[in-house]
Amino acid sequence: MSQPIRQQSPPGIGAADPHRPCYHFLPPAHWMNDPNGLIRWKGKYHLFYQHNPFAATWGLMHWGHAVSEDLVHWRHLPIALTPTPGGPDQDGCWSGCAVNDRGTPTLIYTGVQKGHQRPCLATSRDDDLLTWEKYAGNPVISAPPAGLEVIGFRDHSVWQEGDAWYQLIGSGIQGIGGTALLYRSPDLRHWEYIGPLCIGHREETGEMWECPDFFALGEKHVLIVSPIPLRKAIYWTGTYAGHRFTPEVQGVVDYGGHFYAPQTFCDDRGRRILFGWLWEGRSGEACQTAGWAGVMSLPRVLSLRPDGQLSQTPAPEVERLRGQHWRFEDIEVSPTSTGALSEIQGDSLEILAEFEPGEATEFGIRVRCSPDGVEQTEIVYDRLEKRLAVNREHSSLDPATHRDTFAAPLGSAADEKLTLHIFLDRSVVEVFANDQICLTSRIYPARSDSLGLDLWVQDGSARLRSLDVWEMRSIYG
Ligand code: DQQ
Repeated sequence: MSQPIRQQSPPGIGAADPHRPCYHFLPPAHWMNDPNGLIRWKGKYHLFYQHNPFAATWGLMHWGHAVSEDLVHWRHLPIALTPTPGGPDQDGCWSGCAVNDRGTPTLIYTGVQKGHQRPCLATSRDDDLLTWEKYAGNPVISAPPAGLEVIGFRDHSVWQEGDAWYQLIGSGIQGIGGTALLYRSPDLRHWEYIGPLCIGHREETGEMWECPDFFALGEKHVLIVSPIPLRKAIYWTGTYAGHRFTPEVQGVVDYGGHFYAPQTFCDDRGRRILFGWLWEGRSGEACQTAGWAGVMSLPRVLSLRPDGQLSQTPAPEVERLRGQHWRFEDIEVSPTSTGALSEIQGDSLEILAEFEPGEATEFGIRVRCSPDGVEQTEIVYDRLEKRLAVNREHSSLDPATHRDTFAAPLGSAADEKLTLHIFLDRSVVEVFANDQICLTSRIYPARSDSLGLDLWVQDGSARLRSLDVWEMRSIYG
């Protein structure tokens, strides 16, 4: 296992900050958004990310960099990509991906210059991917396809088929809808335009698709995009043939309202692993005061469900962080059973609960509860509506934090059994339900004693078959 991160945080940032996550990745300080360039290289996992190293706000984008031996403990490395004054990325090194070009690690990212967004390339010659050389011929595509009136031309998904490289670029066709434009190349440097991989309907799936990610999974292909203006990532599973993708099943990657721009990669065990950016739910001023903004989701392993939907489960490596453990079995959840979990206190917990719904109309778990219940966040299943929600109405006494509820439809299988797998990490609540849907939200309790856990039920009772709770160890030193 790798060593815990030696944080190089400026004074003022660190364990004393009650909202700063302990076991979700984030940079030492300042702003982070999209995961970029995910790759397993020479036995290590590399995570690059959109980073403004000057402030806790989006700005002149660089690529931050971290490395891990176990997918869980990360070590911060020097910034990998910095905009070159006067160059095609002078106004920002925006999102992109990493590929292995016959032994040469290669990044394809969006260079921004005076409003132009164009693909650029950089290669590394060191095994630790610390130094990157930008290709002298950047940008490798000089403009969007002639004759197409596009909205945006950025973010890249690159893969190999036989001897050829293929690249998708996120875009939108004016008045029609979001799209991902497909190109082909013999060498990653010379690209020919093939056409749109598929085109969405503006009213339903947005006018522009950011961060396309395209890959084979089982017998199908998956396209994930982050459409403007939906503020969430969506996916399709479907069929890829003749350089066109035919979507068959559509879904939402995460319903929690704070998850965007995910990227996946394939590791040495053939697992398809996804990370997404969790944005803040507090004001810009609060972020500036804290000195940081943006968190990475836990690594999620993807698979295909028999109904064609995407299944996401937390990578098993996360279990290495488990500390003190509590287990409860067979609890009748009724209005009188509240308080059954009063021995557990914590803001960094993994919670695994298996419920049998019974007759209750609503049931679930409350986290980050103050002793008087004034602050609490509810993760609640509505049996009649078949919906799972993260209710933040009372998450914080701080009126400047977001308090809207996000909900996800959950199929009828939840009537038999509902498995809630909740990762609580200070301001992060990451929920996996029945390996079927994910809801990740952000909360900022104002009281230092909002650390309690409780069961919740409405109209009748439900059965809690089992509940496991672990205190989670910090990934920081
Ligand atoms: N973030 C990047 C863009 C991308 C957007 C810029 C998505 O490349 O479209 O920071 O969050």
